[in-house]
Amino acid sequence: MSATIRLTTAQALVRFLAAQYSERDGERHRLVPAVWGILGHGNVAGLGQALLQAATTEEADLPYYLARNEQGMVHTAAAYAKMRDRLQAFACTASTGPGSTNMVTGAALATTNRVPVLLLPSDMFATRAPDPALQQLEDTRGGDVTVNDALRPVSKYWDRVTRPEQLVPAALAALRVLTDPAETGAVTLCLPQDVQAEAHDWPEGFFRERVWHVDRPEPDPEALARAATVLRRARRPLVVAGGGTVYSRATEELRAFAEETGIPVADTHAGKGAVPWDHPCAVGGIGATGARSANTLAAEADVVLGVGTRYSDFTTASHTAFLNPDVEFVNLNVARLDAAKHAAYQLVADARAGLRALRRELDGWQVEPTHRDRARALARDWVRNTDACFAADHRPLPAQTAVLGALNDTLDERDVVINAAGSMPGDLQMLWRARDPKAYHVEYAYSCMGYEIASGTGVKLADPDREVVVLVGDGSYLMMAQEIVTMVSEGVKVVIVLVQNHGFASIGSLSEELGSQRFGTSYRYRDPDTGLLEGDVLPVDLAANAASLGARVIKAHGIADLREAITRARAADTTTVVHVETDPKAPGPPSSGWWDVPVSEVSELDSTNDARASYDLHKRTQRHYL
Ligand SMILES: Cc1ncc(C[n+]2csc(CCOP(=O)(O)OP(=O)(O)O)c2C)c(N)n1
Ligand SMILES: [Mg+2]
Repeated sequence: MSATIRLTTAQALVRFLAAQYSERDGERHRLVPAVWGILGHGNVAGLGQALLQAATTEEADLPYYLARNEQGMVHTAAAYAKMRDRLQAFACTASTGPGSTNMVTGAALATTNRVPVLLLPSDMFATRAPDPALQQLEDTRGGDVTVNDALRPVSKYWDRVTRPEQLVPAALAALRVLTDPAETGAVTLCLPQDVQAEAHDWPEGFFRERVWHVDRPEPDPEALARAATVLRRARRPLVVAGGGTVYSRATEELRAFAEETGIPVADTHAGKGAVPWDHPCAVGGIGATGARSANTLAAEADVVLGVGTRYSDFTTASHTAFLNPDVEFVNLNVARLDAAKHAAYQLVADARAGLRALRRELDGWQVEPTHRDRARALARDWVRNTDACFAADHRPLPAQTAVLGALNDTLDERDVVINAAGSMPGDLQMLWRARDPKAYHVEYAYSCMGYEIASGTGVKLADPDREVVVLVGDGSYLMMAQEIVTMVSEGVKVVIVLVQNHGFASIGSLSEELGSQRFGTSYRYRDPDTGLLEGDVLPVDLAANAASLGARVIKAHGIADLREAITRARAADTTTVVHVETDPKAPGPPSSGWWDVPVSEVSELDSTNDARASYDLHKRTQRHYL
């Protein structure tokens, strides 16, 4: 008989996780280097005990971090995985009930962004002995339904370990999905609280060191030949570089491909920095919040080569970015889901392997010089436009574009700037000048308010040698400021630039554009006359709030002050919040893309009727690419 080891399910899981590695290009990492958590009755004596044993004995090496909110810890984990090119992922343990459901938003963010996080929500008793336990749902339709079922649609793999021995196949299946670049996202193993503490005789082999090799699938030769034929006949081609380019570490290959072929390169949020902003082939961000340069080329393109992009509605400007009636797509993607979009010629492969193969196949072929020159002229024009936005001298409060200009000037090119929701992602996509593929960390698949601060911890832990600058609006700050406390307790140093504009600049201007008059988008007192939230600003002091959470705080007044504050915050060795007030109504960068946000078809308001007329006009250019 083969040897067995007697451990609880939780102890077995900890020992198993500590022995898992990932490997790509000969580089080996701990796959799950730590566990984040918040302990409650669901996990304190099960997984909590196992983690204590790991921390205090030689049993397993699996450090534990304590977060302040379960959603926050999943954001931290997602940011870490994104920064580590999906080769490493944190695990997150939550107590049963609210602790577990607090992870749902984080799980959806990880899944939509295609980054791995391993979620370990505790679950109701498998024995159901104390039915109904504290925080148990009691679904009348079925005894096996628990709140953890809410994690099913947002997880790429979901399992419930109702008997100890189920852990073996469940854990292996979970890690297979976690390490597969085409499949990855949130992976959930629900752990009933009694099963966590139950002992079992585990086969020794379960705990052996295991390496998950992340391979680089090569394109099918015939698919490659088809893709090359389409590209060779292109007269106005455009590359759309997405996040897959960065995760695959294909950025050098992309640069070489662009230089050899002369095809201009536009980027998405996740792909920004794949080619440096001042590279001769770079034409800026594409789509709803894209640069005029990239969007002009997208509108004219006859062939679009998508590399590692999921073509979100922001990238395609809700299917209005590509106006050439004959436009064709070639999509290089490790996931067939994305490769197949827009009826493309599919090149299902790793981005680096695929680009290398395309370079070989296109050997010597170049775009027509007129196309290359036109792309360069458009890019130069956009550089001048960006300079003007950065130099905006708006008074009395500065414009956000000037804040971004000051940051772009003051930060080192390896510093990571983080953002996720509000008006800043759009401004950043249009204006930010990234040179390093890891320096632009904008989560824009889920655009989740609350991601920013929590993700700062994940990015810093993933790459402690870089300065990390979290850009956060007041709305986002108010949703999830508490992870500052986690930074302080873990000694994680991040710079947080808190942009106070008393509400939602983004949704406010969107509302105005769509004829809804900024309704309900300001943080203001209710006006007694109109009954609307249009009164005075509130006596809220977010700088004092940040200080109360343990951060150093610098209040910057105006742009010159801001530059100095950022320099001081960068030099500090503890988490520092730079608080700056901006004018939410100051002009933003000039938009050249559209976003489909439906306007009421019938209305008693002139503003809405006007907006609907403009909406109908844009709808006419929207189409499926077939
Ligand atoms: C969790 C969540 N709720 C709601 C939204 C919709 N939303 C997008 S931006 C925004 C306002 C953001 O406000 P703030 O952080 O102050 O940024 P600003 O728009 O002022 O730049 C809202 C409510 C969202 N993206 N995420
Ligand atoms: Mg705001």
